[in-house]
Amino acid sequence: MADFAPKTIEEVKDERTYQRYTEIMATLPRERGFAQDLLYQHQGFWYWDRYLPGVMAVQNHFIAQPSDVLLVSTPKCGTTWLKSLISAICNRKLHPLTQSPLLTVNPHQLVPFLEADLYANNQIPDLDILPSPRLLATHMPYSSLPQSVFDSGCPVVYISRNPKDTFVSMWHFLNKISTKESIMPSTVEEAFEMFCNGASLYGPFWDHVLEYWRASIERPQYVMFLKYEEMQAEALVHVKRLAEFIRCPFSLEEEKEGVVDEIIRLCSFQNLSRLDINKTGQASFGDTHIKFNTFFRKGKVGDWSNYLTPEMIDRLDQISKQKFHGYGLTLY
Ligand code: PAP
Repeated sequence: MADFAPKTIEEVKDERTYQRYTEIMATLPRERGFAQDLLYQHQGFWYWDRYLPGVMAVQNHFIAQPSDVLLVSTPKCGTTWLKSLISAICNRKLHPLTQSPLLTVNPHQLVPFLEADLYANNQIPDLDILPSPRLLATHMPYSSLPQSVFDSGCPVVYISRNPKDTFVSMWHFLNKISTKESIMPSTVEEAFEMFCNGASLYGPFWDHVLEYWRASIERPQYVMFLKYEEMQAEALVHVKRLAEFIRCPFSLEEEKEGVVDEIIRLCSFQNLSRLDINKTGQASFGDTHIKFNTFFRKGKVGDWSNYLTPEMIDRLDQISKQKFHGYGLTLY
């Protein structure tokens, strides 16, 4: 029924806005991505065709609030994990952890992506109706975030991961979601070449990471930089730091009662990946349907050693060395 309902003036206006973004996209440089999909270059970064209009809409229409929490990553660096942690930390007073929404809802539904969920399907949403604090996510580079993020001073939490595991994870992910004609698997060698040249989702990977690293040094009170590997090695330390940064610190009493450990266990790969919702559920990100189990593969540090040749390892290490030289950043 709803399909035949006449469009409201607002809906027509939003459609025209998106139509304009599609016209702008047609003028941008484009490349084939890992999965034979189309990538467009916008402000120095490569975007998936299906999410770039949403990125433009976010840039022009999203108004950040000081109370927001903005979670950022380049794909496959631990987004799902960080979403679950932030959701559990911020909502622990609303729901006892034994009844956490994470037990029945996928983290991506609790912390939606701006450009792939909220500003998708030709919509300019009214986000003022969301309860505060609004927990929001994006893969957008720092230099492309809307000005309101900086003006609002909302906390921005970035998670990074070593490029070798990120690449391997991304290659598997795109192969798994290759169900449409426009998304076809490529060989690991082809994908590797694209990744090194920067033409990967939200790439160049190194530029993305470096922008947030530099921001975390220049504006440490607003931008927190996390590393997937350090989170795995010392979850307790980093989860406590994270809670403080997003202004939901743990009390001494909570620490004594083991609340931090409970949150770490709840959000662990082992726990989340065995839940029914994450084994069998799926959702649409814009017009792309993704099964939740594709977000849970191995959750390990160092799986790259099973996929990359010594030449590939050396090439990625060299690029990291060259790109990060002089910035004091190492990614395991
Ligand atoms: P996204 O950026 O597309 O949302 P993201 O969640 O960053 O994806 O990437 C998934 C990776 O995080 C997978 O890594 P792998 O391919 O090397 O295994 C996935 O297994 C891992 N992952 C998902 N949930 C967790 C978790 N709770 N703890 C640790 N790693 C996790």
